[in-house]
Amino acid sequence: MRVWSLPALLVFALAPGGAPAVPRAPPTASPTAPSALGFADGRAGQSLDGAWHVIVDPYDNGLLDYRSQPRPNGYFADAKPKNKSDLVEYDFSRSPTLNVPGDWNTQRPELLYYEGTVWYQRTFDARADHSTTPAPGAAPATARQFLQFGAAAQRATVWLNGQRLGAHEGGFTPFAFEVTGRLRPQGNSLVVMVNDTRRPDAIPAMNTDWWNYGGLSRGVRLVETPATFIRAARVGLAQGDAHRVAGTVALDGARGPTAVIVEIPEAHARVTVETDAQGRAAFSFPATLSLWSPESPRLYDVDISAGADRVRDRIGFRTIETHGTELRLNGRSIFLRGISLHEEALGRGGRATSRADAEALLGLAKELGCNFVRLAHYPHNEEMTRAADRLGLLVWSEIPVYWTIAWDDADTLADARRQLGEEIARDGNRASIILWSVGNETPVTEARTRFLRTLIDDARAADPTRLLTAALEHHASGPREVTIDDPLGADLDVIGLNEYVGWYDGLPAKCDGLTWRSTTQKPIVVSEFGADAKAGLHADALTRFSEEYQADLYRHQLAMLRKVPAVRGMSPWILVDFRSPRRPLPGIQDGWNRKGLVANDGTKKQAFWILRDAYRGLAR
Ligand code: GCB
Repeated sequence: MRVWSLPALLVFALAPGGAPAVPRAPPTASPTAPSALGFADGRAGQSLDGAWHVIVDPYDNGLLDYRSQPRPNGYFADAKPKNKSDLVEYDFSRSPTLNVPGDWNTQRPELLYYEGTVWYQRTFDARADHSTTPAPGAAPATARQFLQFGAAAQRATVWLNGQRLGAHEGGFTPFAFEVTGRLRPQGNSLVVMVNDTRRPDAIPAMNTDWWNYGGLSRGVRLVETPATFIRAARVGLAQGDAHRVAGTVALDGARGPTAVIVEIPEAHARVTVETDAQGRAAFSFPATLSLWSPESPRLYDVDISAGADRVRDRIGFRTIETHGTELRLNGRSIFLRGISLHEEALGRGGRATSRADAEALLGLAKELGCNFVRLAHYPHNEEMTRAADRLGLLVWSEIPVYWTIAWDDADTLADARRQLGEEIARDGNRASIILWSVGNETPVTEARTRFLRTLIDDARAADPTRLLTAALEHHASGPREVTIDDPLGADLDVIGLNEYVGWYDGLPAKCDGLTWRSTTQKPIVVSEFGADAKAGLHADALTRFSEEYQADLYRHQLAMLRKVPAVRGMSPWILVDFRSPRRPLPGIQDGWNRKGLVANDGTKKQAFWILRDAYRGLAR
């Protein structure tokens, strides 16, 4: 039995050019947390970021009494003593604060490895004159209000003025609650119980090689919309036609057919369509566009309006497909010069949250000569995917279906499906994203394969324009031969492969003369290889954890992979060192995975230059 109720999320299959598909709901969803609003950042409203009061509550005392029964008057009530005799044993207004967005672990030393519940509270006014000015072109009408959360790691329950709004599971994707008619002009109390206790049935589950930071890790916003508004829109090239734009739009609150205008002013292209009775429409129109690519990351303003509502997105247009073992971007064969990265802030550690954080990380990837990044092991924040759009970096985006998951648990599958649906709904318009990945290093069992096939089917239905992958493992099929034969390969478009020849598997020289065999005729992206090195630790190339060992491993790996024709890209592990409680070695790791090409303070290790030179050669 789950303690946490699951939010309802309708995953709309928005097939460009096709008819809007039937909304699909994960089997165990409960009607508490509706899906996030598209275009929320550009809408009128107010940011609720900043200092929130917090109570650290390892015993869930704010929710349960001493018999572990629900307390009718828990912390969510944000109560104050009514008189001097009244007993209230908490007070948000006198409790310390944490910054939102941000993880709790790196804001206070005593919370570094804290896992459990933290209660967040803040007060806000909702008078119209407290709203920020609508974005240029946005309609001023503010008939409805929503509270939108960028992400709460790992799960959240939300109360407004003592009333429960709902709950959300999954630490990396947005969710929203409608609060129309529930706001006071002044002094609204918003309370969020955030919990990140690891559970065997959660996604991710008990064991990850990264520290899974807790908290309100992304921004919170009060969003205002007209009565009928554009909830979601997917815009891209029509399949098989680089001279047509196609997509779908879904209105919320429409009472009957409504006209929707989609316009790309710089391309002088525009179409008007009418929605069906449910407020949904598919559209398609001719347009002459410069295609988006890493060399030329051209983005266009796309304006969508319906009645009093108007939204704008910056969208690039490109195609991606496979042809045998080739990957083709805009019809041309491409090699993915990539690097993996965690969403961990350069310089300070902790969750990366801002545009500056995203640009610092992706700027390093550009310096390395990359045209591709693997955003491991969960959906990164939207600043990251938007920065990738602007900088011209192709993206592998994944959900945290990692290592050991409760493959037979229907609720766990529903959770994974929802996280995937929320990721695709949020980022469906990002040209940079070419690959959705459904899992990392999962065991080859029937239950696992069934589970991942459901996710693959979901992703194909929700987004037929992108390629599907997963980071698979290999096995030795002879003394000098390695085989990639995971049966899931048959369901994927691109085979992701994590291999650690030279680190967990022998010494770097083992790469020489090793042959690779794949049971599929599909492109392979080596999604991980690498070695730990402590920046500044110098020794000979056979000394573990030295920069020289790591650099030597990169030389041997690059020489080996060059000889495998089906390898059409790579994203070695990893751009920057990252925090992991699985890495205790004193004086070397000290709680950090040191496989970064760059230390967290920005120091580049020798292997950085080896890979940069190899990528320069490949770019010619
Ligand atoms: C892997 C995992 C990654 C780890 C890495 C390592 O295969 O996918 O999450 O951090 O190996 O360093 O061992």
